[in-house]
Order: sequence, then C-alpha cells, then structure tokens
Amino acid sequence: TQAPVNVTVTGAAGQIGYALLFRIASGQLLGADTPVKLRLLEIPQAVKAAEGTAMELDDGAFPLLAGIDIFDDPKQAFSGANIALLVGARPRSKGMERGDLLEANGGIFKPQGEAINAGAADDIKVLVVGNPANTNALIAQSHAPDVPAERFTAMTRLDHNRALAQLAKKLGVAVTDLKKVAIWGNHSATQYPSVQHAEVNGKNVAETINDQAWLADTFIPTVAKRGAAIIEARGLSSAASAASAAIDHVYTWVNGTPEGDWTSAGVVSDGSYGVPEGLISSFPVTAKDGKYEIVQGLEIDEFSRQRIDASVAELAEERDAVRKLGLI
Ligand code: NAX
Repeated sequence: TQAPVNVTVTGAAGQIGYALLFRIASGQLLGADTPVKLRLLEIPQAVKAAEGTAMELDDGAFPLLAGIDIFDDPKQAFSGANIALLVGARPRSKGMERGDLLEANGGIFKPQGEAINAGAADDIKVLVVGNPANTNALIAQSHAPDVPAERFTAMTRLDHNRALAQLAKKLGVAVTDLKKVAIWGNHSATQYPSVQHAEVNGKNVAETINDQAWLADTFIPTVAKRGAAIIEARGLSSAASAASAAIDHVYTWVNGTPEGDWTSAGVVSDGSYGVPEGLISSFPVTAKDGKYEIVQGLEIDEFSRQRIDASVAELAEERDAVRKLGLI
C-alpha cells in the first residue's frame, strides 16, 4: 500500500473544518487508494475544540485515516506537509477597515508561509480558503521563496460550482452537461463569472440562453453575492459547500481536468490576459501531471474585458495595500 499523504488543515475547529475533515478522512480529497495523515492547526483557544473534532474522526473508523495530530504552532503543523489547506483566517469584524483586516491576516499568513518554506515536503501544494483568499495566498507565497510560486493557489472553485448550478437550473440541464464556465479575478463581489466560452451539450451557453440581461443582471450578481445570500438564509456562512469546493480544487489539481473542459482557480499570474504578473487571480485553468495551467489564447470580448479589468484592479489594490504594510 501507498505511504500516507500528510494533509495540514488550518482553522480545523471551525465550520468549514468540521465539514472538510470528514471528507478528507473518507478518501475524497486524494482518492480511495490513498491513506492520509491529518495535521490540524488551530489557535491555542480552539485546540480543545479541534480535539473534539479529532475524537469524532476517530469514531468514524475511516480505513484511510492513518493518524491525526493537533498543533498550535505553524512550524510543527506544516512540517512534512504534502497538501496544506489554509482555512483559518481573521474575519472582518464590525467597523474594521480594510487595512486592519489585511494586517490581521498578514499576522496569520506570513508565519504560515515561513513555516511552509521551512518544513513542508518538496511536493507541497497549498490551497488558501480563508478570506481575503487571493491576497492571503499572495502573503503566504511571498514568504516561501524556496517553494515554486505556482504551488500557492486561492479558492474560487466554490464560485465556479455556484455558476454551474445557476446555469444548470436556468437551462434545465445537469451540471455535467456544462463545460468551460470560468471565474476571473478576485474571490470577492467584483469577481467575473464568465459564460463567454461556456458550452451546454456542445452549444454556446450565451446563445442558448439568448438573454444578455439575465446573464448580466441576474446570473453574475447571483453568483458573486451567493455567500451573502447563504448567510441571510442560514444565519451562518457557507461551510459544507466551501469544504466541497476545497475537495474539488485539490482533487482536480492532483488528478487533472477532463479533456475538453477546464475549471477555475486562483493561481499566480504569468501576465496572461493583461493580469499583472505575480498577482494571484482566478483564471480558467486545466490541470495535468499535478500542475494547474492557465488556459491560453482565449478571445476576450469587450464585456468580459471590462469585468476582468475591474476585478484585477481590486487585486492590485489589495497587493499595494499589503506591500505598504510591509506584509509582502
Ligand atoms: P470559522 O470562524 O468557523 O473557523 C475559522 C477557524 O480558524 C476558527 O476555529 C479559528 O480559531 C481558526 N483560526 C483563526 N486564526 C488561526 C490561525 N492563525 N491558525 C489556525 N487557525 C486559526 O470560519 P469558517 O466558516 O470555517 O470559514 C473560514 C474561512 O473561510 C473564513 O475566512 C471565510 O471567510 C472563508 N471562506 C472562503 C470561501 C471561499 O470561497 N474562498 C467560501 C467560504 C468561506 O466564507
């Protein structure tokens, strides 16, 4: 049998952690042949709650779960990590300015980036879920100079999945009938869920829907503001759907995208599509041989151009703000 893969999860005692850890333990992150060892990172006050989750993981008697260790020190938690899911972050509290939010998160993602640099396994793959996810990923990446930059990614797969679900409903088809939907830019309200290249059973989605007003005024804001709608309905932010998207992001990264389709992920820009090099922005991406690659050569129409530029401008502002704060 295969040696266990070390999976480090931060924010393990939180809502997303509670949904995520059981899916990892059951083999859905890496596949049914791969045993996993969990390394949970929490702040000291939440270690006890993480221990409670670990007790329940034990009680699942998962055949693939080879061990659970709990830490409050990032250096230990990331030691030997093959996969790191950075879920724990500092939420925006009432009256908090963006600079304060970025600074608080810098205090989390800088030491985590350093710890990954110091002790993670050579094949480390990092997914940042904790918000502001793209910029938190940039902070961590910039403190891990010995790790190839492309190993740091930010999650927009939940936005991608939300877009698939909305389109499938509108068209009366299964999500599996849809291909080439894309999320561009920041995981925030400025994100651009694009159907410009999307296909439904081989036909262009925009032409099939034939309702530009619905696409611009209903579809895009529904996807971009879905997080707020979930909070309004549930009284709590998205958790199981976010965990599910994190599973999808890593599973795809390791196992690849199907021929003729792509997915969406926040990855380090190489300057493609006018997105400044180094920003961690969402793009349409394919995965092959354990690598995400930005889909190249797409024609970008005028509507898409404006939407992409607006979201990328926000990312550049966030980068400038964390640079000013000395966080990158
Ligand atoms: P919770 O508040 O339930 O859990 C967060 C956990 O992180 C807490 O247990 C806390 O103790 C822990 N934590 C805080 N600082 C830490 C540190 N330095 N090291 C380790 N652990 C630390 O939040 P939850 O609902 O689980 O959401 C987690 C994050 O995901 C939030 O930042 C949230 O905004 C973000 N989300 C991102 C999404 C995305 O699509 N990228 C969607 C869902 C979610 O909103």
